[in-house]
Amino acid sequence: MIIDKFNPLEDEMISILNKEGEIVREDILPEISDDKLIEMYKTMLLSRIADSKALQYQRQGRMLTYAPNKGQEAAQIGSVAAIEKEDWLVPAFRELGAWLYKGISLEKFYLYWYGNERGSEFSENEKVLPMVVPIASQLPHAVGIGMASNIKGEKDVTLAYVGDGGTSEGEFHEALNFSGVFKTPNVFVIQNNGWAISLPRQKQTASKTLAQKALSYGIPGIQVDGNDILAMYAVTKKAVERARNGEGPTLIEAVTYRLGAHTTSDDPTIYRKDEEVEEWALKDPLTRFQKYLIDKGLWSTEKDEKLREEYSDMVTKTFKKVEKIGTDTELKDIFQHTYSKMTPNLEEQYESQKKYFEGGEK
Ligand SMILES: Cc1ncc(C[n+]2csc(CCOP(=O)(O)OP(=O)(O)O)c2C)c(N)n1
Repeated sequence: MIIDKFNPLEDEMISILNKEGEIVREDILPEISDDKLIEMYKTMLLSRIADSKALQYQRQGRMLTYAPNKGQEAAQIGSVAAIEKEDWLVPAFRELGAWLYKGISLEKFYLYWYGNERGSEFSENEKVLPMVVPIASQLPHAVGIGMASNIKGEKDVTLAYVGDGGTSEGEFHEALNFSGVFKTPNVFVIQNNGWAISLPRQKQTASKTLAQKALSYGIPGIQVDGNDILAMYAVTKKAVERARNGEGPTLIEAVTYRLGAHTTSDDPTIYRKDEEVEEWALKDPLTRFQKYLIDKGLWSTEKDEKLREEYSDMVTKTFKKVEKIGTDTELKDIFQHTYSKMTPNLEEQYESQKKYFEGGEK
């Protein structure tokens, strides 16, 4: 199958839908129902709109900081669409599309970025871990969930994301090593968006590809055009099947691009060239998929405009609601959900922070 046949040491990248929205690899075209294709596109569109509005809100001083997603929608939605409801999602912090497709609300997403702890609270059946900012620390957690699934004899798969920069962290290697040895049911998606803040991918590692890192852990690694939603879906679907059948983990490198800034505190014009951004804008995953759906007779520009308006309105209302809720978080909430019971170290941090807010100890 597609994953077993792939050799990450050769200069190859899996691609199904080209820039013009045409199918270039019929042989690996995944079977996806029309309804699901539309659902995937709609989530991409909602993600794009919610992302650009978040940026505006931050610029208006209505939100403290934000990490834009623009350009990475296919890498996220193509992969998450390949898991089932009972499977786990372990995001990093730039996974708005994956989050929405998993059925987690936009309100919760905005609450998180607004600084409200409720943005990190989930019900058990949502099967998602909160966003994490410490780079790659989510991966050992994802493998832990996979290990638990094996022990319990459950068939759920855990899909986790990490950035290209995250692959230089110890946790990435520890997680993949453990996962390979214990054949945990994990799928790791590297969103290689070219930059780790201002550090380009070439300076992150001397490896020719990030996918090839999988070989040293005895697991398959596969490089995919991350702006091609069909390729992302096809490959992840196979990786999920492998994981569910007890064949162990897969590492997927999604080659994509962050069209915006790293976060709203960053100015990418200082470290990257306009031409690079312009070139990637032509590979926009949203327009590419839209063209495909229109050619297939499943979508139209009229439907698109109508939905854009609807979403735009809904997103505005959602943010207004979040602003109303505000940061009603209790200070203790920030400390008490990491472990089932706060550790002495966390108790100490909480007490010291409490004093600080009360105007005492600095
Ligand atoms: C352990 C750790 N070290 C440093 C940072 C500061 N930091 C925040 S984002 C980032 C770069 C992440 O790049 P990448 O993994 O490629 O993900 P991207 O932001 O591009 O999605 C760094 C170094 C951090 N959050 N955590």
